[in-house]
Amino acid sequence: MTAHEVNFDGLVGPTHNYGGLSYGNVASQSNSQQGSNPKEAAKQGLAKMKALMEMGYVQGVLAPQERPDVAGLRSLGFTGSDAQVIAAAARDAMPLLVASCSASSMWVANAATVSPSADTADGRVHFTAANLNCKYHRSLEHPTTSRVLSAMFADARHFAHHAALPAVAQFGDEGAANHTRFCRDYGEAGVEFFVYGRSAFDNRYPAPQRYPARQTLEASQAVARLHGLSEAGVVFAQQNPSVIDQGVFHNDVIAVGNGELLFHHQDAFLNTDQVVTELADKLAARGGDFRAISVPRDQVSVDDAVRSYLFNSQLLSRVDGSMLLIVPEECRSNSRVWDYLSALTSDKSAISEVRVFDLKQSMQNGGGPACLRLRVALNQAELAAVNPGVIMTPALYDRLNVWVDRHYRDRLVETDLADPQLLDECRSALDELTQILKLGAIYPFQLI
Ligand code: SUG
Repeated sequence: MTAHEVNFDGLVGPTHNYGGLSYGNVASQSNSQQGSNPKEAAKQGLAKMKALMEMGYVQGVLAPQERPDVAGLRSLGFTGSDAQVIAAAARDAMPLLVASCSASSMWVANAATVSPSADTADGRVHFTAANLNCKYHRSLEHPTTSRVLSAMFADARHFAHHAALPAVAQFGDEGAANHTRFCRDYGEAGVEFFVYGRSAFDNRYPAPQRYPARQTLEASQAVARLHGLSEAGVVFAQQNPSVIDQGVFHNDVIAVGNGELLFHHQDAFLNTDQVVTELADKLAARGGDFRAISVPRDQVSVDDAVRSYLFNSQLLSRVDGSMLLIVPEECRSNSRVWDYLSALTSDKSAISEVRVFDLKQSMQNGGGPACLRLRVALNQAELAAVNPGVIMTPALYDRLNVWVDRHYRDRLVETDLADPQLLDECRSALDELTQILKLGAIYPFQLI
């Protein structure tokens, strides 16, 4: 039975802005307070979805969230009408209003961890929403994420949904950004690779000194248990703490994998040789032939990787067995990275082509091509069970573009977040979106 890896891309929400909210994420920090363009951001994302669809990949779309998060502000003690809550937060606690307005749910690689049915004990596709517990603005996402995923993958015969892990730093979980799956074929049992930044319960593990390690070993282990993965089908590896301290806040900023291939920076992991051997052995036991391309630090430094997002790329299988790498424009403007990629593709390596996309609006907050998508490997029966409203088609693309034109602003600065009109604009946009994508009622304002 043919299986596909479907990319579900996050649609950028109408409040996309640069809040400087993510300590440890260099782009978020350095673009803080710049004016944003939500309309352009949404269109850049849609253009990538359309391009992948036109290349023949099955492409889906994941809805954004209700912002400002008025319910979240109420839970912090702001009272009155919705407009009064926003006004009081703007007056007394602007940083909280900014966090409550973040469109960060667009980076759906952080929405959940997904295990395909070929890997799980009960033969269903398992989803665990990520608690994103390291940052307040991101910790707001998982309740709506769970409702959106349940509306997209509703059939309990095929799909199992787990609530986010306990909301404490010891179980900090950032979803698929720290999870990769290797396999010979998407429909066959594979090896799931969980990369964590620290251990919360065992102080023998090293930890970064400067920036937070968002993912814990214990969170990754809990997700693997919830999904019913076997010992033979998992590898846990620690990220190199020194790269976290250089701005690698998720593993997908320093490594990407697909099929039998891992493309990573030389400094990505602790104990790299051991990690690669374990991956190769476990994949071999499943009939696969694991390969790794290690990018040497003397050709591309960690700083180059963080600035260009070389590894936050999408590695896609092509029908001829080779792979295509989808990279952001910032890779082309970095000569060391571009020289490396030019040599790689002319080298008859496994990666035979590179395509470049302009995702600047998202990149300026630290979100590249890979951050914008959640991968879900599905067999034919599972694909047929997905809510068809969220699968990209030329007609849906056109409709979403018109919808963005009608509802999105083309400039947003911090003071605009206090405008009560923005909340009304977002709610009417999202109300229409749930009809377009056939999601039913998923937002707090629709559930009252
Ligand atoms: O969590 N940026 C996100 C970027 C997430 C990227 N995702 C992956 N690597 N998979 C984050 O740091 C910045 C928001 C702001 O500053 O306005 C932000 O949340």
